[in-house]
This record gives sequence, C-alpha cells and structure tokens, in this order.
Amino acid sequence: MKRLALALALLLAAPAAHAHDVIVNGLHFVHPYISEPIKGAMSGAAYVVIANEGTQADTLIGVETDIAMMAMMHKTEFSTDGVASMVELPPVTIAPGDVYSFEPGGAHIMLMMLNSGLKVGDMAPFTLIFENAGRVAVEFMVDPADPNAPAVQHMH
Ligand SMILES: [Cu+2]
Repeated sequence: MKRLALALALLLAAPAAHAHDVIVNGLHFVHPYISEPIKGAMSGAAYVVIANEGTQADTLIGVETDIAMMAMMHKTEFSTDGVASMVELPPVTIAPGDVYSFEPGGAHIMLMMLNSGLKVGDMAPFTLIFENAGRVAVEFMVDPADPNAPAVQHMH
C-alpha cells in the first residue's frame, strides 16, 4: 500500500503532465512514456507504472504497438561484477493494492525496429494485454531522454 500511496502522490503532484493516464478494470496506468530515442537508434524503451486499484489480481501477458516491429517485456539484470544484461520478463501478476513499475534500469518495454521520427510530445498507441482486463489501449507520450537514466543497451 505504501508504494501505491507514493505512486498516487506523484500523480497528484503533476496532473497536467499526466493527462494521458488511463484506468481500466481497476488498473491505473500512471505516466506511460517512451524515453526519446537517440537519433538513428533501432530500439528504444517504454515505461509505465501500473497500480492495481481494483479488487482482483491481474496478469500482464504481452504488449503490442504499431510504432515498432516488436515490443517485448524485458528486465535489466546486473551480475555480481556489475555487468548489465537483459532478460525477457515473464508475465507480471499485480495483486490488488500493489504497484508494478516499468522504470529505467529495471523492467522496461523494449521496442525493437522502432519507427524513426518520434519526437518529444508525440503520443504513441499501445495495447497492453491482461488475463482479466483483456486488451487495454494506453497512449504513451514521448518524453525527453533523461541524461541520468542508465542506457538501454541491447544484447540480442
Ligand atoms: Cu530490453
């Protein structure tokens, strides 16, 4: 509940910036965004915080979007010697009152063979596929790249 309260506090702190939040079936999609891709990059990453404000658990099983050839759920992991690599994320179950965050340096939605020409402020339609809620349409906004965020590098 603590994390949910934090996510909501962040949301309330900047309502104008998060006008594209969506709530479907008790699932609250907070600040869905794509980090502005580096010029000429073939891949990029999308992030969103999902708060389950409903009464039943739900499981995110996949992501689709037309702005990339393929969208995959990934997680960045660090070995004991600090080397980062990416693994495919298994379906994510979010319990009622719980929050799951796709965020830089952790879980992310990997966009492979990304369309070129995405600009800051563009809105990109995504479909997030859940076991119970089904296909949920969420628009992701292209945000300026955060220079402090760890680089999203692709190993495969
Ligand atoms: Cu990745």
